[in-house]
Amino acid sequence: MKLELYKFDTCPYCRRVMSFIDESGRTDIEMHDIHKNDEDMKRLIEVGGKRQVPCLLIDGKPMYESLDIIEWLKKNPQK
Ligand SMILES: N[C@@H](CCC(=O)N[C@@H](CS)C(=O)NCC(=O)O)C(=O)O
Repeated sequence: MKLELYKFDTCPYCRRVMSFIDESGRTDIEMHDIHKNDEDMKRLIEVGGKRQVPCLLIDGKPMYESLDIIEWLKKNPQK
């Protein structure tokens, strides 16, 4: 399963998700900072239709809302 997190570092909701990821020690999530890479910003808008972050792409399917993302990550631990 491919996991990609679209985020930027000063976004408090992104930080909430990133803190959870750091604390859980998982290393299976590719990070994409939309403020550092225009291509990442374009892809986020193409895939999700909006530029809201955090957005977790799960095999290319977008999931928004930091708390929903954390719940999903809890239910789907790194293998
Ligand atoms: N309820 C959302 C809030 C996300 C949110 O407001 N993100 C801001 C950045 S801090 C954003 O992407 N704003 C731009 C937009 O919504 O188009 C969550 O918990 O993830």
